[in-house]
Amino acid sequence: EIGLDAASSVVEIEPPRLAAPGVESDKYKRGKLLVAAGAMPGAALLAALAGQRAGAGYVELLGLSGDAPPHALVRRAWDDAALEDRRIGAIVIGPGLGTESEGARRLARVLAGDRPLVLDADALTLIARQGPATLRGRAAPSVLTPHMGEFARLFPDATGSALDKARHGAAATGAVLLLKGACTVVAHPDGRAAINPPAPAWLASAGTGDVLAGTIGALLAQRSDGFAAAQAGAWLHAEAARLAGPLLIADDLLAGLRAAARACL
Ligand code: NPW
Ligand code: AMP
Ligand code: MG
Repeated sequence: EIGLDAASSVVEIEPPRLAAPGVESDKYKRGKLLVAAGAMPGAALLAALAGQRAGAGYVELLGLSGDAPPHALVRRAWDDAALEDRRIGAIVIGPGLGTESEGARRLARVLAGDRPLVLDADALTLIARQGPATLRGRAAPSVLTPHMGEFARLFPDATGSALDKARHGAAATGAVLLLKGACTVVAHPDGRAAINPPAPAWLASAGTGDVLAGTIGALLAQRSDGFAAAQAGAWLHAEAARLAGPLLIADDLLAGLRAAARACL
């Protein structure tokens, strides 16, 4: 059950309006996105590629060096100092991070900084161990993107519909909470919420969540509004899946994202 009813003041997520870059723009003004990599490089790579397709002007994959294509993606071995770059508009951490000590150390460094964050996958698993209230002190916007399994680890006491759960998670952390499912729900800590129309179930495939995290990261790097970025990302991701069609895999969403975004310009 999603939990949509007349009294709950929830909107349906609509196609976002995206702005084309103006003449004064440059790659950093279009948003620098940093994706923090770790134990499973494929997931972080998917997030970074999605960040590029969702319009970030500069995407850096930190923790994964090498020069294999695509060449526009900046790759660096892990270096804590790289997190201090003031041009970073948002950081995605969690996809493929790993839940062992090095992943936990990288997450702690990112959480100690002041950049807007998208926290997904292994970052959520690690935060669940410490208790989600650890996010409460962060001044910069954070977006949490759990699937129902990750949500249950974070908030074992939450009950009710998906909408109730998303609102519970947002209120408990002070972060925007996007609860993934066929109808993804986005909740703001102030009680506002939005529900995405049903997405194709072909999305139930490894790596699609990593693409969503990168998509939201790019939008957050550009606008620094977690609630808007999460909604726009959810809509573009579902539309990319509609365009990719049956038997899609996560990689197919990258081309789909571009086509989906083109329709929003
Ligand atoms: P079960 O099976 O129901 O008992 P994990 P992950 C549950 C990376 N990836 N609704 C399930 O419980 C990710 O980024 C790498 C409800 C199980 O306990 C992470 O870094 C890829 N429950 C890492 O792998 C592509 C659900 O949660 C647990 C649920 C682990 O991420 C794939 C599984 O969740 C992947 O993204 C749902 N929708 N989904 C790569 N190319 O390298 C799962 N559960 O342990 O967080 O596993 O999502 O695979
Ligand atoms: P993850 O579990 O992190 O890989 O994320 C999976 C992605 O696929 C999320 O965006 C979900 O909303 C989406 N998804 C998973 N299962 C379904 C489904 N049955 N119908 C529609 N979308 C789904
Ligand atoms: Mg995932």
